[in-house]
Amino acid sequence: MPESNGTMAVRNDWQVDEVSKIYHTRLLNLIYQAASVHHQFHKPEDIQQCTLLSIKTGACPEDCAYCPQSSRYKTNVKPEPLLSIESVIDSARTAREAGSTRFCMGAAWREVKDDEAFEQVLAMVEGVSSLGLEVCCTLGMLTLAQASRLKKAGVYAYNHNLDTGAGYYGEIITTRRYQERLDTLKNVRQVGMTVCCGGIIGMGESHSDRIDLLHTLATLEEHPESVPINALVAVEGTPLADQPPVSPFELIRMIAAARILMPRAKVRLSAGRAALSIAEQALCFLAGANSIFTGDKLLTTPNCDFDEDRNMLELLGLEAESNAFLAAVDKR
Ligand code: SAM
Ligand code: DTB
Ligand code: SF4
Repeated sequence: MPESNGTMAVRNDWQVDEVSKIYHTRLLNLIYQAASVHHQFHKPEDIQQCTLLSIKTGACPEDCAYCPQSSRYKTNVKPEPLLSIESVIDSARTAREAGSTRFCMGAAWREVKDDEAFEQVLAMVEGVSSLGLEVCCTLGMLTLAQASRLKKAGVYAYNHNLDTGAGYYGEIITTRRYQERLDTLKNVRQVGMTVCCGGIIGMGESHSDRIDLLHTLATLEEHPESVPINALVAVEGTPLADQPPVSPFELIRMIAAARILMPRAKVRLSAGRAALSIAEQALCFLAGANSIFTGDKLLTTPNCDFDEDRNMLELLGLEAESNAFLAAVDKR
C-alpha cells in the first residue's frame, strides 16, 4: 500500500490472502509492480555477484529429496572431506578477482558440531573476511553459541532455507522439522548475523505451498536481508530426478512476489539459472532479482559460463556491484 509520500511501506504483517492476491496478479502487471518497488528501494542497475564453494561435499545424513549430497541417494556426487583452510582462502581470492563481493561456504552437514571441523571453518571465515568479502555460510542447523562464534569470526550472512511451505515440507524432508529451521534462523538473528533464507520451486508443490513460503518469509519479525529463489535442479538419483522443469515464468512470478513483499531484501536468482535464456533472466532482473551466483559451479551442479554472464550483464546495462565495492576495499 503506498504511503502518502508515494513510497511503499515495508510490512511484516502480510495476510495469506494478500500474499495470494499478489502472487496471482496477471504476470505483466505483477512484473510492473515489482519493478516499481525495485526502483524505489534499490539501484536497479546493480547486480551482486556471489560465489559458492562446497567446503565439505556429500555424505550428508539428511533426506532432503532434492539434494544430490544426501548419503541416502545414489548420485554422481563424490563425497569429499573438509577442504583445507588455505585452499578455501585461495578460492575466495579468485572469486574476488572475478568480481564477486560475497563468498558463500556450504557444508553437507545436518548441523554444526562443536568439533575440530567447526574450528577449521571459523579459521576459514576469518581468512575470507579479511579479504573484504561478505562472508556467508550454510552449514545446517546452529545453536545460539555456535551462531555467536561464527558472527565473531566474521560471518556476515547465514544461509538456511525454509525450502517450501510448512504444509509441503514433510513431503521433501523428514529428518528435521520446519520449526527447527525457524529456530536456527532465530539464533542467527539473535547474534546479529544477517539472514539469507529462501526456497525452491519445481518440487511438485502447489501454488498455495509457494504462497505459504512467501508468507512465512515476509512475516518474520525482520525480513531476511537475502532471499534466494531456486528452481529445482533435478539431479539423477534423487527422488525428485523426474520432476518436470518448472516454467521460467513461474520463477519470474516468484521473484516478483518476493520483491513486492520484502522490498529491501536482495532477491537472488539462484539455482536453475543455467536453464534460462538471456531474455528470461532479463525478466527476472526486471521483476526485482538483484544478485546471481557466478562461476562454473554452484555447490555440486554446473552453473552458467562466466564470460557469457559478463556479456549478458553488459548487454542488459547491468553492473556488477563489485566495482565500487572493491575500489573502497582497496583504499582501506
Ligand atoms: N546442508 C546445509 C543445509 O541444508 O542447510 C547447507 C547446504 S544446502 C545444499 C543449501 C540449500 O541449497 C538447500 O537448502 C536448498 O534450498 C538448495 N538446494 C540444494 N540442492 C538443490 C537442488 N538440487 N536444486 C535447487 N536448490 C537446491
Ligand atoms: C541457495 O539457496 N542456493 C544455493 C545456496 N543457497 C547455497 C545452493 C544451490 C545448490 C544447488 C545444487 C548444487 O549445486 O548442489
Ligand atoms: Fe544435507 Fe543440506 Fe543436502 Fe539436506 S540440503 S541433504 S541438509 S546438504
